[in-house]
Amino acid sequence: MSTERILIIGSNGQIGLELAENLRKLYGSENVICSDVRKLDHQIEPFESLDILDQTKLYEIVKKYNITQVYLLAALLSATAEKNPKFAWDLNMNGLFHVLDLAKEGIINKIYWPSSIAVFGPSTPRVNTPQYTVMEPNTIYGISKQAGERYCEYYHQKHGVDVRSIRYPGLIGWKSAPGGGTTDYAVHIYHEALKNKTYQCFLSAETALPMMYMPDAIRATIELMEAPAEQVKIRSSYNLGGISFNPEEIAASIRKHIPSFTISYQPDFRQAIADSWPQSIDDTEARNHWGWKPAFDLDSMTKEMLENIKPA
Ligand code: NAD
Ligand code: AKB
Repeated sequence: MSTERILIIGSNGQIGLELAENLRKLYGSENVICSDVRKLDHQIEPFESLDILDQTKLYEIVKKYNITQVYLLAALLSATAEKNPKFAWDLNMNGLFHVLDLAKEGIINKIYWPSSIAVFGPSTPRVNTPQYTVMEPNTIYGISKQAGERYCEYYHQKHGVDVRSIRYPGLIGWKSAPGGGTTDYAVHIYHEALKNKTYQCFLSAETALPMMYMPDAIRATIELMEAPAEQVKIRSSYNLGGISFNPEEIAASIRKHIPSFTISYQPDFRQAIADSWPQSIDDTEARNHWGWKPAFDLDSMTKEMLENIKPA
């Protein structure tokens, strides 16, 4: 296993910080190179400053460390992308092309690139959304993820690129902050519950969305990357189910620990984004192809979140 040399691009974000920790345990700290446009005060090393849009620097880093696998996490998420659509398209697409081309040229062996439930749109069946269904995303983020999925499958079919992907639901963890998505409320709510015992939600009470506790998402990612290539039959991106809940239900779960917790609702522009997404996901293919099974439900996640967040 330690012959792999891994580059994480966007390592200082919500997923990257937790993924790096887990990959370092598995492959050895010296074999996991972190990179990001932002350097942290307490930066994990080895680290390289990298803007993924700088293809020359990317190539230099890959050569310098003899990188075999890339996890590409740098992107603008749904809410931030709506505020800067041109840049979101540039970053989300060209970042992916730069990494896919390294694999096409045989310079790296394997790529992980996350997609999202945002690939689905208002015309998609919203309950137990299947792997294969109508996909007409109406956010710039969702459009970039859907185009990215098509490119991943194309590079696999035409150039034999070993690229693997998951359509993550909204991810919830206590070790890192979310980076500008529509599902971010489900992280903020725990922090506010501990700090102020109240939370004003930017989605309405009944807005159910697919979500997942971060340890499940990291385990799924590593299990998919470790699966034998012949088991990875979908090279666009896998549906992945975890938990499905609305703001009222997560508030009720928090009240089991903090009975005085209150929630109010002031939906903003993110409501329309959430309304275009599925409420729950059918992940039969991930279960059948590479053995995916989630471990956490809403209450077990709530317990861990409230136990581990240190109030600011
Ligand atoms: P994030 O915003 O928390 O982190 C992204 C990181 O990329 C940040 O540290 C940022 O500094 C870095 N970055 C931004 N521009 C860069 C550039 N030009 N070059 C290099 N680094 C750059 O995002 P995240 O939540 O960790 O998401 C990572 C990936 O997972 C994204 O592709 C996102 O679409 C996908 N995803 C996330 C979720 C979720 O709930 N977190 C759900 C579905 C899909
Ligand atoms: C977002 O809300 O943008 C992300 C996602 C589901 O892709 N968390």
